[in-house]
Amino acid sequence: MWLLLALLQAAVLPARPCEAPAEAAVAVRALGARLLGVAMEPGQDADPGVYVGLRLGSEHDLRVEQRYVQRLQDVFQGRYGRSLHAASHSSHGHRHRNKSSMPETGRLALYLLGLRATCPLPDPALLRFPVTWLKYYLEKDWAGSRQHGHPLTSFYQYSLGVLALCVHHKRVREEVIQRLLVAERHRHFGHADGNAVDTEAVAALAFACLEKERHIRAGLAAELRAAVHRARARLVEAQRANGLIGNTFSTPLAMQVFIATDTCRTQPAYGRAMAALLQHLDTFTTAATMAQALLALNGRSYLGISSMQCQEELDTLMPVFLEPAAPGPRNVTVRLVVECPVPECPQQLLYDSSVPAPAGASLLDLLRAAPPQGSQNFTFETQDTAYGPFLTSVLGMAAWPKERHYWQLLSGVGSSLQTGIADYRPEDGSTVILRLSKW
Ligand code: B12
Repeated sequence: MWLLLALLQAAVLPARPCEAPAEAAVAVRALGARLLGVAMEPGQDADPGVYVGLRLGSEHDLRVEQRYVQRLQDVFQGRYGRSLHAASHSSHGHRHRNKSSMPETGRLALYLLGLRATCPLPDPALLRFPVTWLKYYLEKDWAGSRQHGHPLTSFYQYSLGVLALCVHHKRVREEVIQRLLVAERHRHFGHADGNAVDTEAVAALAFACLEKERHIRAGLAAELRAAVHRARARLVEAQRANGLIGNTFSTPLAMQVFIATDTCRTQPAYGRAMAALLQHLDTFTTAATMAQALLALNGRSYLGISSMQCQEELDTLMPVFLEPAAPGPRNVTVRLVVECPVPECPQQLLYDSSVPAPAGASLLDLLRAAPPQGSQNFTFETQDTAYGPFLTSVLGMAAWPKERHYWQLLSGVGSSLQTGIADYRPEDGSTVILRLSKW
């Protein structure tokens, strides 16, 4: 049935030049169905990045998408649907974003990108205040970057912010653009894990968008063009022998750069990356990463949103709900180490113990099963995100986002894990380190 639909679709719709080859249509559709299933799970907050992934797919469940965007609007218009001035003077001010709290640059940018992908397009009045708030957050991020050498959020979110404003044809101050160009030139996009590819790619998308804007002066456009060329060359350089660009999860973002700059057919790196991505589709299990993968598989980029036109859409997608993995019959034992090498810590080594768990248990299951050490119970806290649960605090030590602290997950040999606590399944006899790190 699926195959038939996929073939039918291939026959009816003009193929997008950068999308996955026709032989992969069934696998791509299956990933779309899984994303739809995750989006329909009760109790999950709606996420703007997930909405973009759903909207840029080839097939849809239009009713689910409609309900999803309504949920997003309830949240975002509630926070950003009025002027900064009104929000700061409101008697309900505490219910709205505090002007001094961390900017929400990235999520707001993805929300605005999502609205641009909605059919029919939303009333322009709906965009007015969220756009103003995004400009405000970007200015805060920019001022923060002058003070601290990096934006308050991250260069990833900063780039998303610039990109979203550009996609909506809103002017971005030249100094704000220059800050991103300087960071690109000086290669400031990497952080603790050393993987700069994701950020490099989103910044390149922002440059590629700006370069085409009419109001950009010729000199700046030339700088932006050069930056896109450099970034693309670095992405090609970052391609591994197995075809991935950076790692599995950065590959789809890197591919977006070739899609957005119309080089997917001329650049051999693109075809190799697509082949590698198709081999790793099972590793995309969280909503945010699935949405990013689907964009590339469908030959779409965040930049392409600006040229999207409402037309007949296939309302044929059916959700697939993933069963949680059943615990294995055997038990495994994993050594869990908690390190706290920053001055604020009472001691460097906070915990070191063996944890028994059923085979196939995730790191999250392990943290739940970790035994007390001495008189101290093992405690931890997480925050739900579209990438899964984010570990925010261990043994009472909360990572301070403003200080750019986070609880890093490492293997016993010290390499940084490439998945979060709910996805990583440690092997019997292995070691996992939780380390309070700076990025
Ligand atoms: C910036 C970034 C970080 C920063 C976030 C801080 C900040 N203020 O921005 C820091 C350095 C803290 C970070 C940490 C980690 N990250 Co990270 N991160 C990113 C990056 C480049 C952008 C995320 C973002 O801003 N998204 C947009 C905003 C709008 O969405 P958001 O939902 O609000 O994002 C927030 C959270 O989701 C959270 N977050 C960031 N990374 C991760 C990873 C996981 C697993 C979770 C649950 C949450 C989370 O921080 C974001 C900013 O507040 C992505 C790249 C990508 N392709 O998406 C990788 C990415 C999401 N990270 C990844 C990984 C693996 C991690 C770590 C597990 C690394 C490690 N070994 O410790 C840790 C998380 C550990 C933990 N405590 O749970 C992978 C996730 C792969 C997967 N299978 O899901 C990605 C895709 C990178 C990659 N190519 O491998 N990350």
